[in-house]
Amino acid sequence: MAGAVLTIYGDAISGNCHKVRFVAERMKVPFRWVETSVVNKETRTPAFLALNPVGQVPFVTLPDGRGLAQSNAIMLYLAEGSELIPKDPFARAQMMQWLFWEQYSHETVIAVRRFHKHYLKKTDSEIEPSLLPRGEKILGLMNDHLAQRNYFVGERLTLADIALVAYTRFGHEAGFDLQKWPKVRAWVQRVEKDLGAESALPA
Ligand SMILES: N[C@@H](CCC(=O)N[C@@H](CS)C(=O)NCC(=O)O)C(=O)O
Repeated sequence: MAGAVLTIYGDAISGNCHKVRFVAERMKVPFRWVETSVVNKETRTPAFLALNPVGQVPFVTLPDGRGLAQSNAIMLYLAEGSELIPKDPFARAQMMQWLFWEQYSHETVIAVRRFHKHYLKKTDSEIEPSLLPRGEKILGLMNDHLAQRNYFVGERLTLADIALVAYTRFGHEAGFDLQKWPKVRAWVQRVEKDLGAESALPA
C-alpha cells in the first residue's frame, strides 16, 4: 500500500543504500527508512521478496505505491532535473560512464572485499585473492583521474561522485589504506563534506 512519503528499504551498513539516503537528503525528499538487514536475511523474507523479488536493498516505494530497485537507478530518479545530473549531454554521459563502471568494476571488488573481510570476518587467505590487486588498480585509476580535478565530472558534485564515494570511504574496511592514494582520500573528504556526512575515514 502506498505511504505518504518515499519509503527506503535499506541496510545501515550498505554503501549502495547510503547512496539513496544521501540523494534523498540532498534533494530534501521526505522519506522513512525501513532497516532491512542483509546479514539477518531480512531481504529474503516472503514479505520483502513480494516487494522486490531480487531480494536486495536498496529498494524504494514511492508515495503512489510504485517500487524501484538498483541504487543508481533510484539516485537518477530522485535527482532528476537537479544539479547532481549535468545538463550537457556529453557530461551527463560521462557521469553515466562512471555509474556503470562503479557497478561493474568498483562495487564488485571494493564492496565485496569489505563484506568478506569486515562483516564475515574472513582472513585474507580466505578471500578471493584477485580482489586485492584489482582494488589497488581501481584506486590507482581513480587517483590518476582526480590528479587535476576535484570531482569526477566537471567541477561539481554529481551522482558519479556519490556512487563512487559510497564504498571508497570504507576502503580501509576492505583492506585498502587510502593514504596510498592521497587524491582519492582528499576527494572522499570533499564529497563527505558536501553531503554533510560524518567522515567514515580513519583519522
Ligand atoms: N546493483 C545493486 C546491488 C544491490 C546489492 O547488492 N544489495 C546488497 C546489499 S549492498 C543486498 O541486498 N544483498 C542481499 C543479497 O543479495 O542477498 C544496487 O546497486 O542496488
